[in-house]
Amino acid sequence: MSIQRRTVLATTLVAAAYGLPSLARAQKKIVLGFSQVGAESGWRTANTDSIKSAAKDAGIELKFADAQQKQENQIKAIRSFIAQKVDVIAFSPVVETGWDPVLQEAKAAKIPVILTDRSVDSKDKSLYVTFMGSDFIEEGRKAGRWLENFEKGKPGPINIVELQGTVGSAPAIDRKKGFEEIIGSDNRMKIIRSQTGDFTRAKGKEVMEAFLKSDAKNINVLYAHNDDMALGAIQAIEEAGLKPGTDITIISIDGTKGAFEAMIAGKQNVVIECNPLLGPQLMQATKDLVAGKSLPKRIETVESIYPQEVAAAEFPKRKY
Ligand code: GYE
Repeated sequence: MSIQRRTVLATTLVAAAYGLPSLARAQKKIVLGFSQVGAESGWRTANTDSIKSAAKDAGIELKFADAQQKQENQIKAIRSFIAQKVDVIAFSPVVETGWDPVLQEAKAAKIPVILTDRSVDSKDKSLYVTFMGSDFIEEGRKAGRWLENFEKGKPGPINIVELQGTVGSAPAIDRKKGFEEIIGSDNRMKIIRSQTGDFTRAKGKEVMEAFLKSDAKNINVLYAHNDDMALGAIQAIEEAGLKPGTDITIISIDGTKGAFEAMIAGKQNVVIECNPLLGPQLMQATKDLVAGKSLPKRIETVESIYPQEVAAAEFPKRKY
């Protein structure tokens, strides 16, 4: 325990012992336990940086645990936050299912839980206070609508390969769903291959290599559920002697600097923005909860679409 915290605690105890309406208690640092998915992508790194720096700015003590994309590690981290009696628990659930038991434990300990970035599929909505993050179905629809517009008036077939995110994760499930909802009614469009690349650049490259090996001539479009996988795939496409952005249209989601650089180089066609800078919102929500305020069940992030034509002008403004 830091000297500062020990002093605050001692003062709080003294104040409590004397029954003072304690100034010291008001000054006690809020403790937030946060379980992060991992460090799988540029988006994730930006999200982690945002949370760490916003905690510092807000004067909140952050207990941060990286789960390395494993649900069991997240469950362990949440249990340890409960044992440490943190004020608030927040986490970004790697997959949607299997959270009810640990969330019930947090509820029994009267520790409020905030979901950030990804949601859970629990039927009992009282197991968490709020979900703060993007509408992944809408992101998938935006990708589909952009493609519909891009291919307007062109003859088919338009063969699409899809790189899915982590199996069972909310963004992978929903980005697929939203995209299919839009292109499903266009009979020129067909997803000829779809596989997970686990949201990483290395896996994206590996899976794209396999797609190209069996089908190189037939692939017209790559739809990647995040930038990192698209960037890995772009490398695979170039190594196969094809031109990404020209021979194969490239669409991805996130809006990291890497995707903008690829667009400026003409190697990617569009990126759908998914904002990772959730730190300030999370700290505000944490403070509100500790102050006894109630929060809306859903806090949404505002996002855009950036086609290649605007990439150079937008690049200097990108924060991640
Ligand atoms: O798109 C991807 C990351 O959950 C929105 O996770 C997040 C996704 C993001 O690995 O790059």
